[in-house]
Amino acid sequence: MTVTITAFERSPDGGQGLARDTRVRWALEEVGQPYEVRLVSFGAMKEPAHLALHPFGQIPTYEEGDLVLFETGAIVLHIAERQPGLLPDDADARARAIAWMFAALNTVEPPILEFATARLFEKDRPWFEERLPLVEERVRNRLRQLSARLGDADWLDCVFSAGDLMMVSVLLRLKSSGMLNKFPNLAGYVARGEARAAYKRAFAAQWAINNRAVD
Ligand SMILES: N[C@@H](CCC(=O)N[C@@H](CS)C(=O)NCC(=O)O)C(=O)O
Repeated sequence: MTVTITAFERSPDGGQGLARDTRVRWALEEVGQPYEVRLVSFGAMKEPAHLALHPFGQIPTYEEGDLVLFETGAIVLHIAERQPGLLPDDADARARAIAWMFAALNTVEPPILEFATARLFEKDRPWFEERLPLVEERVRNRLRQLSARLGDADWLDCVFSAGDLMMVSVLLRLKSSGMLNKFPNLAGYVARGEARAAYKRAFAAQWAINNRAVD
């Protein structure tokens, strides 16, 4: 069955891998599932054809036969449940891996997004200098907690899983801020994720699209 995902025609990050199609590509690469990509412009994302796939007019979406999915958590979980490689066989370990996916998306990603949004879009606001340290502290707090749990382990629950894929994807947004460097075990964790062959293929694919010659 052909799998088709959507991605930005031109990602605002210029191919740094921060657009969320990268985590879906990574999951597909981990399980060895070939896929096609339909590129969409910001305008097209808000048109009825795309809104029929994604009610909030965003990327990525996932199509497989009659199945249409949006939300990277749901997409990566679907991929992980259908094919081996991203979830352990043991039922309890599987449940824990899924819990880490939710933790990445619900507990760790929100303060990181708030921080990234502040740095990108709020610099000229009069309250920026006062607010930034508060937002930063909320991120640092999560990093402290995650760092304490990870300790000197390679992955969050013994073996690499969809939970790690999602957590590393979420943490990658902090790389340019230097915040991860204060937590060497987290910096190492992210580097281990980036060193995976599947991540490298996913990154290269989105980089090539975002750095192609303009027609
Ligand atoms: N919670 C959603 C977030 C999707 C999302 O924010 N996508 C961004 C790209 S990474 C987007 O489409 N932004 C353009 C917009 O919202 O108009 C998910 O994980 O799939």
